[in-house]
Amino acid sequence: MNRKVYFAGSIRGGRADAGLYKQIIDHINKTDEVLTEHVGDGNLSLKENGRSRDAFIYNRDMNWMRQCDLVIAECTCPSLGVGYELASAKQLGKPVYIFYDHSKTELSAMLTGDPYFTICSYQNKEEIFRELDKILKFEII
Ligand code: 6IA
Repeated sequence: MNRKVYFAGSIRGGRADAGLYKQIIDHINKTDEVLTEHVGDGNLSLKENGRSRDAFIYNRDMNWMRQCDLVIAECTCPSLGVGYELASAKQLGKPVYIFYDHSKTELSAMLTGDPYFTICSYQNKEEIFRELDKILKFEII
């Protein structure tokens, strides 16, 4: 209850799953706190903003990463930024749960091959929510 969750999902990598991200964020927010709610925003601008604006985004996100209790990522749509976040989370010792739809994508061996990550393959949305409930109930901080 009331844990700080860093949710990661593709932005410039592609927004095909933005609606799903929003549903996951809303589900987590029922019991805990998502620090990165903007990932589910359907109106995000995908344009590069120049190095200094992007530096602001990077610094803010990395601060949230340091503050969070755990990381939940939806990785069906591949994203360089999410890959970076996952490696950063591991470096900081944050628990990391990676969701992906196995019927739509093959996850990178850099994730499935690293036992640090908890990999949650799903076939339908209900499985995601069930798994999230287990993670949020049992995750010990
Ligand atoms: O490489 P990607 O853009 O797909 O990386 C996505 C991941 O990086 C997400 O999990 C976010 O946490 C982070 N990220 C990437 N871009 C942004 C961003 N841009 N805002 C916040 N986090 C981001 C928004 C543009 C803004 C001007 C509305």
